[in-house]
Amino acid sequence: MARVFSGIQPSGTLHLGNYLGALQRFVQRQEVDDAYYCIVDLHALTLEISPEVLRQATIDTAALFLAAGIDPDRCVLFVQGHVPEHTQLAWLLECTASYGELQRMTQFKDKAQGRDQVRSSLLTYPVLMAADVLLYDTNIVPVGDDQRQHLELTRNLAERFNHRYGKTFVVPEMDIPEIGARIMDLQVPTKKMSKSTSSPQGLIALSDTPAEIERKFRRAVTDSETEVRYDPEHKPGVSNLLEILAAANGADPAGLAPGIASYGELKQAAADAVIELFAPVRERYAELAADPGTVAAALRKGAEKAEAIAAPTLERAQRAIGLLST
Ligand code: AQP
Repeated sequence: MARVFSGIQPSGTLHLGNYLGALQRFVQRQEVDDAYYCIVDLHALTLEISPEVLRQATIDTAALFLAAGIDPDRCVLFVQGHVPEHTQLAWLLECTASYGELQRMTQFKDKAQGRDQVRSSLLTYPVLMAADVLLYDTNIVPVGDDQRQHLELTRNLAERFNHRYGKTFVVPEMDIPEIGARIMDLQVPTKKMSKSTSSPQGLIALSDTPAEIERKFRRAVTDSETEVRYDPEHKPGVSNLLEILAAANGADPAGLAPGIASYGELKQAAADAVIELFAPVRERYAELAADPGTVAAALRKGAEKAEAIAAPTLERAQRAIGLLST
């Protein structure tokens, strides 16, 4: 059984990209793997976020995980901030990473761009992410395409630490889906759909109503041609809609194109597919939102199980690097 770990930040409303690139596959993997899923609340502090918004988004994200089919009896679901080993290991790994390699992270450059104040944690959080993954002796990390560079860093840090201090960490592999790995913003299809940077019109939230989903797809930016063709470089808007339709139906985006006569038909088909995909999630989410005790209890149980794995890994790393035991 492979050990699987992945996380999502409670930095806003979960969206279609998070669902297709990550959450949907988390649900599939819990059936066959030893899966650990984390709501990475500490990562959400890398950008300005009010305490009330963070608290609510953490609970909402947990409820959406459960609503999407994450089952705490089949996997371990927990909040990063409940397991202190994450920040403790992050420090040891920061002493393994270099300033130069962190500065090269494209997510850092993108998110720092145009801001007067950049939190130093925005530079260092990929190291915290490496700690998240390495604490659980993870074999596989299911993520979307935007996390490729961070996962490479995780692998490099693990290999460097092992080389310098002796075999301590499992070096994980990443699992990026062929279809749905980078869902684009519906209004700016050259940019990825993102919690923190997409406008409400560019993003399909997991909690959107069917009417909202339909309206957003109807207004999605395409191009001035009329041919439905899968060509991400020259037709990013149309290709994104084909990719969404394909990912929702388990099909191939290029193969779908010839069967669709117009942009209007494509938008309607994509909207229908997403409405159907999200309907059970919305229904279950409404039940869980009215029952925060169930969500909190699941997270408490998850943190205990997570810590039982994380603590010995941290201890191993502390000894390897030369820290005295108490
Ligand atoms: N547009 C996307 N298409 C496919 N997968 C995506 N993911 C994110 N956006 C897309 C995947 O979702 C998981 C959780 O991501 P995250 O919350 O840790 O942060 P992120 O990757 O930076 O996602 P966002 O939505 O853009 O959040 P913010 O705005 O807070 O940075 C990851 O597996 C990610 O690849």
